[in-house]
Amino acid sequence: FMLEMDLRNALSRNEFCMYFQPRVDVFTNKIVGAEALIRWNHKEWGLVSPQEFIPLAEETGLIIEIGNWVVRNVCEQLRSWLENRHQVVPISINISPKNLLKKDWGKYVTEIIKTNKLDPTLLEFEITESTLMQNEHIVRNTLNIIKDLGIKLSLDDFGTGFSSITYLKQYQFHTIKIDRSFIKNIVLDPQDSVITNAIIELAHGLNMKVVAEGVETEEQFILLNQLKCDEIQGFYFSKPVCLEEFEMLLLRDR
Ligand code: G
Ligand code: G
Ligand code: MN
Ligand code: NA
Repeated sequence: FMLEMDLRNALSRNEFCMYFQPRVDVFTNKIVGAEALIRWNHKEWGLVSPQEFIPLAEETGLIIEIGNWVVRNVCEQLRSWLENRHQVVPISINISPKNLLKKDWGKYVTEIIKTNKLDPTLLEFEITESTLMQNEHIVRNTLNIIKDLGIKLSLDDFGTGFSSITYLKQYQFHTIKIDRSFIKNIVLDPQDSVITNAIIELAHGLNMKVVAEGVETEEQFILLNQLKCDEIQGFYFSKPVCLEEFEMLLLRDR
């Protein structure tokens, strides 16, 4: 209950901030994007992991306001980089089903893009299969509005849900993100490398990019390169870092 009360106040107290984890092109080794990940800087407990508060935010519906804050924050950050002629890469954002279920959320996103004069291809929205499984027409409508705007969609945590091929047909995802549970033992477990290889071939056949998540070692990286995976994200290149560190990574990379 304490957590819930504090979470309710966190927005007005400005206690959230975004971290960024680079996505690296497997062939050029350059940063070609990043996933924005929220952090809560609690006055007593310090940095609280989203694993602790996102589920609570989902339950209580606070995720709607938090999700809106995240989208606005990332858009304003992109605008600020553009204005300062800073190096810019596309940023992906985790989107909760609760936001997609709001009837005018597409309008909200459209407005923010316009206000910040952004090229929509600088944004990618990460959706999980469980979001699509609800099969709500409002979610479908909102996703179509977002796609028509030009924002890219990615299918997150791929392989952990029902991995229904239907979704790949129904929605034109720009990217599939292979869940880190398949990457973890990819070097030692032939099953994992066979599955990963199949996902990559399927994705490429359907004109999608593939990101491997949770890449921690050089051996994993080399194997993913051989399998023609497009991008990697994981501790091997960088953990999620704060804004200042991320900006330094971008500058160092150019
Ligand atoms: O960053 P990791 O650091 O611990 O994130 C843990 C989990 O929280 C991940 O599953 C991630 O998808 C989720 N998460 C992180 N940031 C956000 C966010 O801004 N919005 C939503 N909805 N989920 C997030
Ligand atoms: O669920 P989602 O993929 O959106 O969330 C990303 C989560 O994965 C974050 O909690 C992030 O801190 C974590 N993560 C990122 N890279 C690695 C990695 O290389 N290994 C492990 N174990 N976790 C990672
Ligand atoms: Mn994600
Ligand atoms: Na993921």
